Amino acid sequence: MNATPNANLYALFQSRFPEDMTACCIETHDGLYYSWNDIDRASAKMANLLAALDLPMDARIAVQVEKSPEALILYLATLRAGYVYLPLNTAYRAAEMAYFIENAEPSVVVCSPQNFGWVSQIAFSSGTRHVFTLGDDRTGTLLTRAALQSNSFDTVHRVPEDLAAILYTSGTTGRSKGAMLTHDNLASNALVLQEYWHWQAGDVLLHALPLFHVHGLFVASHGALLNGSKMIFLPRFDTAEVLRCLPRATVFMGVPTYYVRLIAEPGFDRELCARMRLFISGSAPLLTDTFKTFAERTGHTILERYGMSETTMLVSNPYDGERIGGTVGLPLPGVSVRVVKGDGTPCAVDEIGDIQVKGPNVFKGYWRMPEKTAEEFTADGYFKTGDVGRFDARGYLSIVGRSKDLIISGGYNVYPKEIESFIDEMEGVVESAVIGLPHPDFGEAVTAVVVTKTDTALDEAQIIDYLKSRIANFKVPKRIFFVHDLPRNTMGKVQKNVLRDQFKDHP
Ligand code: MLC
Ligand code: AMP
Repeated sequence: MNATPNANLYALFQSRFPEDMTACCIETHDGLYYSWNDIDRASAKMANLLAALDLPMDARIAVQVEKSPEALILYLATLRAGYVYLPLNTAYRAAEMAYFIENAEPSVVVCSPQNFGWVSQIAFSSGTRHVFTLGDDRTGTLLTRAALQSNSFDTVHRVPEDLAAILYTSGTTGRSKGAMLTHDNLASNALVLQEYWHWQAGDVLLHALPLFHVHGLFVASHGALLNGSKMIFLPRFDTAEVLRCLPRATVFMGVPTYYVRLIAEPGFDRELCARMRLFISGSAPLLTDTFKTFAERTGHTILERYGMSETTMLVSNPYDGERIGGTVGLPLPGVSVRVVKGDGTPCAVDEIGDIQVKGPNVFKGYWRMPEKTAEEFTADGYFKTGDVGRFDARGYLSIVGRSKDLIISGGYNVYPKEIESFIDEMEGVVESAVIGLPHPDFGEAVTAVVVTKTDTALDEAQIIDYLKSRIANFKVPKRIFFVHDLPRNTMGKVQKNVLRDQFKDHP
């Protein structure tokens, strides 16, 4: 018997389940209902299956599956069994998957049935012993095997610092790093947000985000689970489906692209949002135009917040106080956020500098990269976000740029270095620079500027086709421009700002 309380995040959720366990926890877009009992029992079955595999204590369970209630249940089962959840974007192709699997060395890989051939080949050759499949239509070997297990399971005892998840992020120097998040990181953030955003009885979350990133997996799902609130689950963001389901929801979360697409719909108005209590935006900058038009159309003020994989949520506009467009709000309770100059001294009000953060939400470090982890923290324990911003006199933070070379397209991060290295390996390419250009739908559009050898006939379509066969589609440049030379500063560094300026008005 363990004397300390169980810090397992699932134990926290369980302690907040509604009294009526037959109530609906997840309703799918096609009309299926999963009660709280269903979620508890199905996650117990999957947890029993994982436990029976006799895995090491810190086993990683890598998951690349389409969104479904069962995918969320698998996440909960992994927590319950005390293992580490490693979600992967469904857009990743073989080279990307091979990197994650080789780097994380998961004990178990779960993939879509249609990808079993190539994913299992990568997994088995990297030493993974168990590969299961899980479809978005309640099919796959994971469910067949879990069905034979008991539907009760004693949630494994965890201490706050134990790992709950690894999220791969940032690859400024090429390859992605696994951000290690603990049970306490996730639990503390979920508890703060529940209070800060006034989650309340009767709330219904319309869940349209993917389940493999912080936003959809943690911020959205944790909020509803902790509040005992029903989720209406959409397999993906689809404007028509969101319009159909909104009248029955009270809370919606999305990346700015979702809001841009919603306000483009003539039928999106006050009446449709009559039951809505809260619209939350994050993962990328929300344009002030979108913020204003949204308020005019619906009467609702979008609440913008700021987060990242390494820190989950750190700053948010208030629920009760004024929500100011163009800002991401105030540091969350218990989270310390500062803006500093290059020499580490604090910036004055309205002065622009590097954003740093410290608090129970901040991750434990990068998976098997102690030096990289040390580099990203200051001597007094603040994490360097790589974002640049300023605090105003009221304490609201605005993000004005990034010191990291990163493009955010439709809420997905794209690291120019990674795309450049794929382009540079092509026959006929001398060098390339990848930049983000303003895009009305995705916020930023990945764009490549390429220098080719004089004797090559390489064209835009060929480069795009080549990249599409190798990397996730959302990373593939929407446009390729050709130049004779890349502009460089005296240090020899490519001046991406010059390129952004040069191509900003090109169609
Ligand atoms: C899809 N495509 C994209 C894209 N998504 N291109 C650029 N950027 C994107 N984000 C491409 C596809 O590859 C395809 O290309 C074409 O667009 C149509 O694909 P689709 O699948 O039909 O697109 P769609 O369903 O419309 O998807 C767009 C989207 C989606 C905006 C709905 O990208 C999305 O849900 N994004 C949310 C990402 C997210 O959850 N971010 C949170 C990160 S957490 P082709 O060439 O085949 O036509 C985080 C921390 C925090 O950042 O603070 O929250
Ligand atoms: P990720 O690594 O996918 O977790 O992405 C985190 C990054 O998304 C942050 O470092 C920011 O650059 C960006 N981000 C998240 N929320 C916002 C926001 N509200 N406004 C501007 N940028 C944001």
